[in-house]
Amino acid sequence: MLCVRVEDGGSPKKHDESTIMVHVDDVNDNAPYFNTTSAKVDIPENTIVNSFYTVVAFDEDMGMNAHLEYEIAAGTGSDKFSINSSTGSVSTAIKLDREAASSYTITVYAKDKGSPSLKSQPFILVVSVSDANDNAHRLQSLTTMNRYQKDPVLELKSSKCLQPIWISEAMQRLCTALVVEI
Ligand SMILES: [Ca+2]
Ligand SMILES: [Ca+2]
Ligand SMILES: [Ca+2]
Repeated sequence: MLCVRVEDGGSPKKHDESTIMVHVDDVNDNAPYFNTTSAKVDIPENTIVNSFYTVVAFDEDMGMNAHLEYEIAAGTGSDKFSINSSTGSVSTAIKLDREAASSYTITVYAKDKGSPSLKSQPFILVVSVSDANDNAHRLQSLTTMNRYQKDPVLELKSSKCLQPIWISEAMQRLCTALVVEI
């Protein structure tokens, strides 16, 4: 706000004053930014995990020039996760299998809605998938057992150890070790 005063050179002097409001329009001269560049989180496998992390970006402009939306960059693992474009909340899109992949590195950007839009530097989110006990022991089939039983060396072992018909590989190794001891 400016106050302007005009005055003449007469005697007595006469003057007038006026107030001028100056409005400065914002231009989109600031890109969004994150306070940190990366984070690491752990989530369990076999579970849809809603909102396990929320990214937060800032923008020094005003109005639409500071109105932000978030996105996950295309790349490895990007189809496994989703982000709320308004809130920055990151969730799993599908149930993850730790035995298939134990971690993912996803890249998140923030964009303002200025014209033209400006984009932040990348934010790296490393997601580690923790293990659940979701795989049973593999069992050895009767066919394989029969092959062992035809082996004269293993016959003694099978007669002593291969009960019941189905036995895990780990148990078989244990039995073999015990028979060798005999
Ligand atoms: Ca600005
Ligand atoms: Ca901006
Ligand atoms: Ca597992």
